[in-house]
Amino acid sequence: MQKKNRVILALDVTSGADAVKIVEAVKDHVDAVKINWPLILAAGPDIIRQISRHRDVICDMKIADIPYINGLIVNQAMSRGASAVICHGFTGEDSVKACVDAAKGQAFVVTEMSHPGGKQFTAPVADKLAALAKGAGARGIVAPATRPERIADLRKLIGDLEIISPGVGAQGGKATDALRAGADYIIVGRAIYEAKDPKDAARALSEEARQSL
Ligand code: 3DU
Repeated sequence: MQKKNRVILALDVTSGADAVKIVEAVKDHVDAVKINWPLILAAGPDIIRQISRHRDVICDMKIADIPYINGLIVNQAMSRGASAVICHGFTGEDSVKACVDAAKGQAFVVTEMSHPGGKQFTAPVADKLAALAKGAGARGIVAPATRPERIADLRKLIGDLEIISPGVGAQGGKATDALRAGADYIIVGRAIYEAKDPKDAARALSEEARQSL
């Protein structure tokens, strides 16, 4: 995944045709496209390959099962052209390791979630989840742009692992705050794909991101 714009598009639209149109419009201003269940269920899993022709695809299925099933899920995503996957860490080290192995290291582990409910169960164990990600050989973690101070805390625990950070825009987080706190990339969905001109919105965010470093 290139590291030029510092923006990952969260493409949570529910039409394959719209998804491809948006990717074609914004691809020069985003480094990767993250897709989640809404698009995969609406358009079918082949959408992974279609989007991967334009940009690296991160499959955010927040995988959270026993190791054997995690491995099967990741194999399905990677064989369709995904460059990386996102899994939960609360399932334990063996389950995370199964994702990391199947993704050949290209797995990100969710730590503290960005929404208000993320404080309830994920925040109290986020440090442990970050340590687990590091121990399991993950590529990085997912940490909240809505709480940049937590990005800074988690950065100290994981060293040079990558941090990808959702919560910018619709959830109230700011690109500059997240990146200055230690995120490598911001993840942005609605603020791009719901904008009047998604290309302009993506360009503005990538400019803000690059200026903040
Ligand atoms: O709020 P947005 O529309 O920018 O979308 C955020 C994306 O990031 C969305 O795909 C969601 O599944 C993902 N995400 C979070 O919002 C919060 C997390 O803690 C982890 C992932």
